[in-house]
Amino acid sequence: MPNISRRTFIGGGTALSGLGLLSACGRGDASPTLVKPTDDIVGAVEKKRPSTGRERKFSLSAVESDLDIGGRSVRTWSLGDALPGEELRLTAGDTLNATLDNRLPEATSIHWHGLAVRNDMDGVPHVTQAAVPAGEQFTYRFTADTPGTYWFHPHVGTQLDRGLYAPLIVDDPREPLSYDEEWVVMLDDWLDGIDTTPDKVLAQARKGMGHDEGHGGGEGGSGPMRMGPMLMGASSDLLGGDAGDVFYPMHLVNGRPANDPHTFSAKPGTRLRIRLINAGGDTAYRVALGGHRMTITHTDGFPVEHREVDAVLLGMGERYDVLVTVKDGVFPLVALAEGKSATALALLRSGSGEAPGPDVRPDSLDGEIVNATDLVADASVRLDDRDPDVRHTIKLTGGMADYDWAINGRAFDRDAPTKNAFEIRQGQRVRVAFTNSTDMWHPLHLHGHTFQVGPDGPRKDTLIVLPGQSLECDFDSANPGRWLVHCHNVYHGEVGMMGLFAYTA
Ligand SMILES: [Cu+2]
Repeated sequence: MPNISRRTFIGGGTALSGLGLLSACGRGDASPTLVKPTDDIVGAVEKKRPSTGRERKFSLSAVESDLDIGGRSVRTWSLGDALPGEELRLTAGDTLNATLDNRLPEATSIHWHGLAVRNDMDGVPHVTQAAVPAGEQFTYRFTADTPGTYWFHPHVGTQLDRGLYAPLIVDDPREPLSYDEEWVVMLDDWLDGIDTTPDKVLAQARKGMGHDEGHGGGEGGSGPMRMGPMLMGASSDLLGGDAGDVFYPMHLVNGRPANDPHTFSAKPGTRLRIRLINAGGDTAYRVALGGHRMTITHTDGFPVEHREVDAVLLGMGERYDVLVTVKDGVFPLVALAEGKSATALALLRSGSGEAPGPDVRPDSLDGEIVNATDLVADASVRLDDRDPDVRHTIKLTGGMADYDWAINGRAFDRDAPTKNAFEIRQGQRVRVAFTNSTDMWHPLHLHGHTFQVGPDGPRKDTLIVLPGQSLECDFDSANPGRWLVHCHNVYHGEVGMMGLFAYTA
């Protein structure tokens, strides 16, 4: 048993009581037993994953830090003293072995966003493991069998809205896409250490925004309005109305604000694969590269039929890979914070010329944009035609007035997570209807699986669901365990817009 994580898992009193609750709260005796993260079947499925036999070791230190962000010193929590944390890169089939050293004042965890990992490595306290206590270590070890653009972040409280995130890239040993260079671009909305913290914002949000306020704003062209850390009237046509709840003083690309932009250099004519990742807490970004159209090749790590666009829209947790052929000059990569009248900026430099200023807004931001629902899965990853064995409806409920975001009217209960469980069995085709009955959009994220949107849409793990919209998605239940399904707006998720897909034994 080389996995020292087991020591932490079994040794922690919280872990044991947590598991006790999981089995005790299985909705009465008539309910079938649910697979636990430590069950043998989880290891058995892991053993069947295609493997290179190579193990890649990494060390991750979660620390309190003082970061320089655009000349401003910010007290925050980060992975080492880098923002984003250092990129992890594997080849599909490699086993990741990453030891997390928790030097934060609070317990934490790591969730490997988008990857179908073994359930006990999914990093969700109260569901798949005990949170790693302050001062302790935990080793995550799993085989990463699917190439693509992923990332990782904690799954404890509002920690996602600090600096504890980094890209995770899984290379394809038989990469079918031809390109010369890669640029990994992480977008983030930043408030931590600037007169507030994510926990303070959450406390404010929980008070609610009062009735009949905070919606449908932006009318009269006045734009969003600040109410302390909260934002009223942030409105976006692309998102069907209310775009976000929280005011962020900075928007970052690869940890840098627009007044001190990250710059990527390449030769003219380079075929450049840009891997876009939205690590934000409450901001959708519309991204365009001045002077260039972009060809979408992947979303959430999975290939799609190529589609040329002017801009792409990323909800929190979503990824898009795009290809561009680099022109000669200096070009702004701009991420418009949807509905928030603010932008993040990076530069692509391939020649001489003056860099555009921090407020540049390329016309292409208002050009052609496709929604994920308009994309088509590449044939290599399309699900085979099959009738669903089981159907579930995940109805998104709640609102700003009482800040009571939930699923099917029930707020997620950490101490009894299976109360919000949707039961499935190994080997099923599962059809989920994500139904948004609220008047705000939500980026829905499923752990441990990648679903297909509609009959031939893209494979995704994070999907924008607009107000009033219902989207049917299919996945095959091939990764036993207990898997969170939740809104990736960190504040919505934290107050209760979370549920579980739970395999029955
Ligand atoms: Cu939400």
